[in-house]
Amino acid sequence: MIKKPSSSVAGRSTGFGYVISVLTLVVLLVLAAYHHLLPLPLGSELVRTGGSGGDDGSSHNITIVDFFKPFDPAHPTSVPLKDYYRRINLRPLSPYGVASVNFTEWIDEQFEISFEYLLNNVADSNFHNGGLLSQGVAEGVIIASPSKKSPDYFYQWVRDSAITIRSVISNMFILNSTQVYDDVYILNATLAATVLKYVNNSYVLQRLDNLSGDGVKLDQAGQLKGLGEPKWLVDNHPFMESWGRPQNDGPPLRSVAVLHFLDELRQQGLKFSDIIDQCNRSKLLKGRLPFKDERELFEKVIYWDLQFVLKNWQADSFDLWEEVNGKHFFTSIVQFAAIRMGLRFLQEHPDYTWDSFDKSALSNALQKCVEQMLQFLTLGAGFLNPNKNFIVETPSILNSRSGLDIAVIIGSLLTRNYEDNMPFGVNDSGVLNTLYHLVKSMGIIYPINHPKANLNIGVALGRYPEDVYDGVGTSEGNPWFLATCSASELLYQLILESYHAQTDLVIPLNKWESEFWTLIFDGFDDYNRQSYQLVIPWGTPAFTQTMISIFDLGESFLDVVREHVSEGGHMSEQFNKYTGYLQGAANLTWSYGALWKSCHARAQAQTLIGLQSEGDL
Ligand SMILES: *[C@@H]1O[C@H](CO)[C@@H](O)[C@H](O)[C@H]1NC(C)=O
Ligand SMILES: *[C@@H]1O[C@H](CO)[C@@H](O)[C@H](O)[C@H]1NC(C)=O
Ligand SMILES: *[C@@H]1O[C@H](CO)[C@@H](O)[C@H](O)[C@H]1NC(C)=O
Ligand SMILES: *[C@@H]1O[C@H](CO)[C@@H](O)[C@H](O)[C@H]1NC(C)=O
Ligand SMILES: *[C@@H]1O[C@H](CO)[C@@H](O)[C@H](O)[C@H]1NC(C)=O
Ligand SMILES: *[C@@H]1O[C@H](CO)[C@@H](O)[C@H](O)[C@H]1NC(C)=O
Ligand SMILES: *[C@@H]1O[C@H](CO)[C@@H](O)[C@H](O)[C@H]1NC(C)=O
Ligand SMILES: *[C@@H]1O[C@H](CO)[C@@H](O)[C@H](O)[C@H]1NC(C)=O
Ligand SMILES: CC(=O)N[C@H]1CO[C@H](CO)[C@@H](O)[C@@H]1O
Repeated sequence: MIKKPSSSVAGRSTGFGYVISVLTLVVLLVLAAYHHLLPLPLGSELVRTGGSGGDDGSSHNITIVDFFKPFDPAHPTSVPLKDYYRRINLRPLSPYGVASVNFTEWIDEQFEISFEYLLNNVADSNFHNGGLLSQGVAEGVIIASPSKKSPDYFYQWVRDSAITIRSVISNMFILNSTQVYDDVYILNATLAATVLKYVNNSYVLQRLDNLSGDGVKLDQAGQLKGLGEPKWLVDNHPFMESWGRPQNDGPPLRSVAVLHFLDELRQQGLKFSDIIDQCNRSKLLKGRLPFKDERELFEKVIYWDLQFVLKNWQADSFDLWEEVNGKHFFTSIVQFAAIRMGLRFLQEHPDYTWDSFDKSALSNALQKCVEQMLQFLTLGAGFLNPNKNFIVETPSILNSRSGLDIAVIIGSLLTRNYEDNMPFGVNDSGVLNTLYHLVKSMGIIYPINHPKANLNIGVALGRYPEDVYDGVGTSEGNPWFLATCSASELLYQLILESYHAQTDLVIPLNKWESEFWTLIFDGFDDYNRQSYQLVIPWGTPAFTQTMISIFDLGESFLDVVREHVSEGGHMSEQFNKYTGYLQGAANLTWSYGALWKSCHARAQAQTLIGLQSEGDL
């Protein structure tokens, strides 16, 4: 464990900052009261339509086209009726967290540094990080952290590695900036080789006997239990001590990563076999690979992970935090994504012939699993609970816990893609309300958040409110870097999703379903009892204004991260809830991947909103 004071640049908890925040609070309270005293709309650009009178039970639209301009009668968006309702406004983000020029500079630097530090934990002879290879780490292995004691994280976890390689895959294509008219991407063959080595290593791990079972050999019950082994020694030997076994999110996360890699290649018009050849020609691969093309990759690696999910999705397993045996939203949603992507792969390659399995039998099994799992996810499992407006991560322990867990958000982020129409996407009300409740709960639980607790602003987030793991043993839980980064990524991805859909933003005006949106908008209270919905038409100024508000909220979470990284931009697993000092496993790979992914989504969101610089905010 290392302890490093928060960067002094932040200066966020100085007396002065505090006075400012209290003043802000007073101003906000006065503004809020002011709104309450004025039942009539402040600006007449709000109009209410009755639809067909509302008697058909359909929702009434509250359409807003511009939050800042007065109503222009020449361009009414809908018919005003005699009823007046309180106006809905964007909630101003507290100035306490307004992103400064310095923040932008920090982001640009940290974006690159995070990736560099991530690669420091990947054993790959092309990076000359001789360190790892000379410490006996096998080529293609991703270590969880270089920390060897208090805590010892010097292992490879199937889950952490699969999540980390996603960032490498997303960074594999860079825009050719000398091409002015088209977006042309250039393959970074070094990073492509890193992915190949990761998959090569996965092939090895899949075939190792271990305490969970015997690799890809079917056991007596035909269950493939061996793939549920959560962690391995860095030299690819099985870990022989007791542990939370099995963890059934590893194989699906791995196949989602590999299938995502193939999707990325296809989008760039590249074949998997071409990538192998290119890497080999560039002398980026030192050894042999067990597959020479996409078909063999599927048959030798992806197939087994899919089989594992098919056979084990109904079984209990330990959660991603390795603590609770049961059914977990995170585990189930990544399993569902793997099955769905696997099925799509088969459908997209009807021409492939398979040596080791019957194509239609596999397709049918995957199809049936998709249907059953969808039922399970939305009905059977209890992830959706009529008494909660957020998603319950582990329903079986709801008697002793709130059910809130950042895992829900991470699961939604990791399974997001535009091809598979996944449920529980980043605009899902249960996913968004999970963020809302985590913010409210952790704003209180972690003392470093107290100066911000009443402000409309991002706070430091941890795994789940009842957490007692302090990074080494159990005492008190702390905020985690990867949790706080995931909150910001969710908000940036929500922006990407909204632009991708190119449809009106439609938000039911009730606090139960749309509680998250009360972080973005003021004035939902007056609509609570009836079926109104806020409509922000695609392409209007209000749409952009809303996106900017979401973006700003995302920034305020990253700003928390900025306050707590070390001077050199290093992160550990946690930061102390009282002092903000780094705590737990140093240089945690997942922390860097989470921050990198968030910055990556941020850059895309920024382009879509058309923000050239912070000055435009
Ligand atoms: C309400 O808005 C939605 C989304 O734009 C639209 O599809 C629907 O037709 C509107 N309903 C009425 C009654 O105007
Ligand atoms: C912010 O950046 C400016 C210009 O780079 C610098 O002069 C200033 O000291 C920075 N402020 C803080 C608080 O770091
Ligand atoms: C980038 O685009 C320019 C202009 O078309 C081209 O000359 C150059 O070869 C491209 N770079 C790479 C690495 O493909
Ligand atoms: C490929 O990525 C590596 C690691 O980030 C980087 O060092 C290298 O410069 C990149 N290569 C190209 C051609 O951009
Ligand atoms: C693939 O893994 C095998 C077994 O560990 C190893 O011998 C080989 O060198 C690896 N291939 C590459 C390209 O790293
Ligand atoms: C790379 O090319 C060499 C020479 O053609 C060949 O022997 C080797 O098998 C290739 N390696 C891979 C991983 O394709
Ligand atoms: C989320 O977005 C998708 C498509 O982008 C859309 O079909 C779906 O209705 C949206 N869900 C919600 C709850 O808004
Ligand atoms: C974290 O990694 C950096 C190199 O990127 C190293 O200088 C530092 O000592 C590491 N921290 C710990 C505690 O291992
Ligand atoms: C290679 C190795 O150590 N295999 C072990 C895997 O776990 C089984 C138990 O299921 C042990 O018997 C093997 O020794």
